[in-house]
Amino acid sequence: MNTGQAAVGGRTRAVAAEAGPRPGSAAEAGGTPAVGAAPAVTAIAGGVGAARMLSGIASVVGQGSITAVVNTGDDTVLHGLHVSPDLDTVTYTLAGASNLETGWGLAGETWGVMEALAAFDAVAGQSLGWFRLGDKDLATHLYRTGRLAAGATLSQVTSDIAKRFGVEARLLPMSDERVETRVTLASGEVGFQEYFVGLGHAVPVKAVRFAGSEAARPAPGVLEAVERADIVLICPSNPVVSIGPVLAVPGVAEAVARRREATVAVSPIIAGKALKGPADRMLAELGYEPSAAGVAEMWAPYAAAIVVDNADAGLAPRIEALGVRCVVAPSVMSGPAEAAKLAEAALGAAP
Ligand code: FO1
Repeated sequence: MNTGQAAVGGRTRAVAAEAGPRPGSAAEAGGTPAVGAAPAVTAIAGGVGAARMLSGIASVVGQGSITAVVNTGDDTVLHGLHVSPDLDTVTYTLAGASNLETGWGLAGETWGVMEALAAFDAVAGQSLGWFRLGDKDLATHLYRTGRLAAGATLSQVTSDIAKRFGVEARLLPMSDERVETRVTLASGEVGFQEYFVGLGHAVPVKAVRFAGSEAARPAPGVLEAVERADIVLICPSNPVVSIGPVLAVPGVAEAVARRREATVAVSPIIAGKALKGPADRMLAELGYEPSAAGVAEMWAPYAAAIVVDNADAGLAPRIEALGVRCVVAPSVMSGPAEAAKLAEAALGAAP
């Protein structure tokens, strides 16, 4: 499996205050910000794949033209701290501050707290460090948790964190209410991170549900961002556990479906394989076809066009038969240039 490890997002910076351009900033592009004529893009986003795609989009239209509606079904509470992996992955990547090896967390991280915590394993009777929180990353979770405890909404805190990292794109959690992705395995139901990180997503999945979604409301600005976008983008994220939770928030799927003619999806499946993570296995386990055509079928009610990799060009007739325009383009985002090219293909696929 191609792991797509080489990350997109410009050069690495540990903090926004350090000199250097953000991916998609005017400074990085070496010129004027892409405003005015740039289309407003609203992206439905998961973690690493979406973050890389958004960096590419930013290099074409500028971060200021982007609104990302980000999955929070992966959110978890660890050591009393509220962790929002996908929001942080998108933030850090757009800040040019992400860890390029892992795709999550911050570059130049240290692990002093995790090491000190491991000394409690024996008395706790369990490994406390199965989900690794770097020292710098911890500051984000401390800030988020403190602000939430003081009554701020996740939207407000997300906006603060984006500002602290110098991110100009508008980042919205899918909802300010808790929606929890739960995964049923042969052994029973577990939280998403227990499956994904704790078990290394190495076990078959029987079912997935989004606890709390029925009662959740889209975060402020989410529906308007979909309604008013020139282009809605369904990022190359796991369709079931990354995009699925966003569409499960009441009103969001309907809003995207209403904008079908302006919506472009990018397949996260290339030649039957996910570049990263368990999407291919999970699709098959849940009864979907693990191919770009299978993804096109899932997104046909929402997207008028889909971008698939050159390796999947042969699927184009099947995809077009679904009433989805099929655009074939190199889709492996092995670096900023490749991400920018994929972004151009995706933006060009919109009417
Ligand atoms: N993924 C891992 O595989 N192992 C980890 O220890 C881990 C820690 C972690 C800490 C903060 C964060 O924001 C993300 C982290 N991730 C880790 C990634 C993350 O859990 C998943 O990639 C996403 O939830 C899937 O989109």
